[in-house]
Amino acid sequence: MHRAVAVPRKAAEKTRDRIVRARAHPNVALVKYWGKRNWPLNLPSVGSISLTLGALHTEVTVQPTSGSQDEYWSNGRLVEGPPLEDLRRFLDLFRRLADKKEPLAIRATSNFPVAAGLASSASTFAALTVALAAFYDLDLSKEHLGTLARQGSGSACRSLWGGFVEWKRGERSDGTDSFAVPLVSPRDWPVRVAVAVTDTRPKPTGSRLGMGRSEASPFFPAWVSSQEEDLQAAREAIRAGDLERLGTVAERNCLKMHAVAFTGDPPLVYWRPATLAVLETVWQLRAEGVPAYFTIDAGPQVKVLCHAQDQATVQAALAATQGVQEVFVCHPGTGAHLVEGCT
Ligand code: 2P0
Repeated sequence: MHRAVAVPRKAAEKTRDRIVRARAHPNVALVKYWGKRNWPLNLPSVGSISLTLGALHTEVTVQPTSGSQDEYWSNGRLVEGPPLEDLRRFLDLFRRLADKKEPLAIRATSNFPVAAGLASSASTFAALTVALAAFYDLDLSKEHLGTLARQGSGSACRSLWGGFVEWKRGERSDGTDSFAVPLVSPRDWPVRVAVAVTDTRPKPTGSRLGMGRSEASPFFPAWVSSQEEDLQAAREAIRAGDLERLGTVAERNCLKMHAVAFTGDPPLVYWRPATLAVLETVWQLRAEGVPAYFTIDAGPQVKVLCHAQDQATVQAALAATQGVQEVFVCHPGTGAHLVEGCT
């Protein structure tokens, strides 16, 4: 049974036999997070706005391990090296709150390609946040959960919520005011996002490295100083249900983010030839009167925002574009939630 994110407070139990499972969807940024004002706390240089994507999801289970070390399994493979170290630091945040020390086994399974620019880190850390809070019976506010999820992966704090979501940059140096808040629920504006997959291989340069290189761009200060205007325009468009306005802001913001990546040190191009071909398809759709707008995250895939009634037309046009391997269509998704309670 699915349960909302609020975590039940139970009498303290031994965690030895417990298994907790949670599910979260990835999200697509319409106004992007790119750059960090504080690296250790994962605090963003800019606020961002996203849409949680319903068709894709990651399920995470948390349970004690009989071994002496944390274990991390991603789609059935044992993860080692820096990603395991990052995970361990994340688990420590919860172990400190719960005053526990035991090693844990974490299993994450996604129904879409991971590390390919489809925000698997967002869905993984959002699901893990909800699962860990339940595992340890931590009675935390959604804001507090957001500050924890953010430290696993910045965009994960947005996947705690469904629909359109804003992650506040925050001003405080300790990050306690940098978490996500919902803007419009998934039911209230049922747009569609068609995801054109152009390359399923893991991207050679992850987001974190990409952001660091982009911060060296001479355009980075302009990216930061122009973000509030884009956020305001996107908030207004979302509240008004104005796809054309939202899509126009999203395309411009995406091109600005990639402009700082292109001009970083060293320069970074996430696009493949098929990425540009999809942009041309989107412009052609608009020339034919179909309102469709693209955005691209830290990878070669293109996400296309459109009205529900245009989804078949958009999907067919994207699928017919040279180099496109697959097209998924997503409706707005719900926030992260438990799938099974504590056992
Ligand atoms: C976003 N991206 O707003 C932007 C746009 C990619 C492009 O958030 O370093 O995995 O773990 O905080 O959240 C991807 O970066 O990075 C991302 P970390 P994250 O969705």
